[in-house]
Amino acid sequence: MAMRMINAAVIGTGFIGPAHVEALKRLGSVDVVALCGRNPQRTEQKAAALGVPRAYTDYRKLLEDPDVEVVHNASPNNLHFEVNQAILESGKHCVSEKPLTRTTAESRRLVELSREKGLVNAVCFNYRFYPLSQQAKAVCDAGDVGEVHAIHGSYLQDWLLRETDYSWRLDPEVSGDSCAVGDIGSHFCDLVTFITGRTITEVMADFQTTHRVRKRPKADLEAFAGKMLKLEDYEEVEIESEDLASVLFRLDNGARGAFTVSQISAGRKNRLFYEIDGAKCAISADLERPNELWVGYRDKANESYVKDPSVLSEQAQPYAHYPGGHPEGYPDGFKNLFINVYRRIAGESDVDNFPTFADGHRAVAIVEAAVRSAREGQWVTVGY
Ligand code: SOE
Repeated sequence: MAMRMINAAVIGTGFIGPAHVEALKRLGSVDVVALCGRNPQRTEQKAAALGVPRAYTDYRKLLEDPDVEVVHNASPNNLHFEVNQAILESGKHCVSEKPLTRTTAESRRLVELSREKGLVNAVCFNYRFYPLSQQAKAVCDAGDVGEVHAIHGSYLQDWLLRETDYSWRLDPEVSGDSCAVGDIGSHFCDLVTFITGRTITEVMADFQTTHRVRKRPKADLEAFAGKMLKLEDYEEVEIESEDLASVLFRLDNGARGAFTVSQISAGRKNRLFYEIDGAKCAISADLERPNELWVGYRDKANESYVKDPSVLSEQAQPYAHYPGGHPEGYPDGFKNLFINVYRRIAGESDVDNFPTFADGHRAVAIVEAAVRSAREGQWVTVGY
């Protein structure tokens, strides 16, 4: 039987919008018919380079396009609520980048709206879709880890190390009230709660702004890509958002946790590391080595899984597309996420086996609680 082709569009021409386009093109059941970005020249160029036939500069016009059935929102954070809402109002399915919104008042509204409309809604917590993340969940689901006692880890990057490093993620107007916890702490929390099935109930956060003043390039960074900037090319801006944070947390079963997030850790590019201590064993992974999962025992030799469909549990196997010894990684996580989303849209699946707006809302609530905790210097209950 011929597969039904589904027409999609992507809003956003930065780092992640084009990654969505590439992943969608690998599905075989999706035509990416339009790309939308604010800058007409850049959008035309990127659309041409990615083989996308239509380029829009106004997302409202894109939403009037009757050929488009699904819209991916990879715009900056300050547009997430407005654009996600408009996508659902237009009757199209919505795949949003994280964070779902900047506040829980907005994320709650989107959860309600998606239910009212009965449309498929997804949030891109892509790290769930590494085969070894699925394996970690499978062993937890099977009871092999036992009761979870503790969760700890870190998510470290170095792209904001220098005072001359600047990003819109440091501007609360665009990004929301948190930089590091919102941008990467949200991934950590989503991943470990997905794997364990537990809920984070309370947080106690300590935030640090390493550079209180940063030097922002006066021109659009992309225009300078690959060139050395001179001192006069920068202007000084005051920074309030954190680039480093440590967060203690408590879980619904009484377990305890802690994570550190940093965007100023030299040499760490995108290192999401977690360890889950259960009553029967511990499991741990470093997502810069996405094809490995460690299992620690007290009374016998430790083990480690490698990504090889023949040794993974049935639950994790569909997420590994190549045999053992053939590594899979970052772009494949998006492909796996989109496979599940588009099977749901096509009516080939009746389960939401991907992060939905409800999961996006949970992540926003944790970040909101962490910001409040850091300001007030006390434990805060997460307001789901
Ligand atoms: C930048 O910190 C970033 O691209 C995040 O926005 C992504 O969500 C994360 O996957 C990698 O780092």
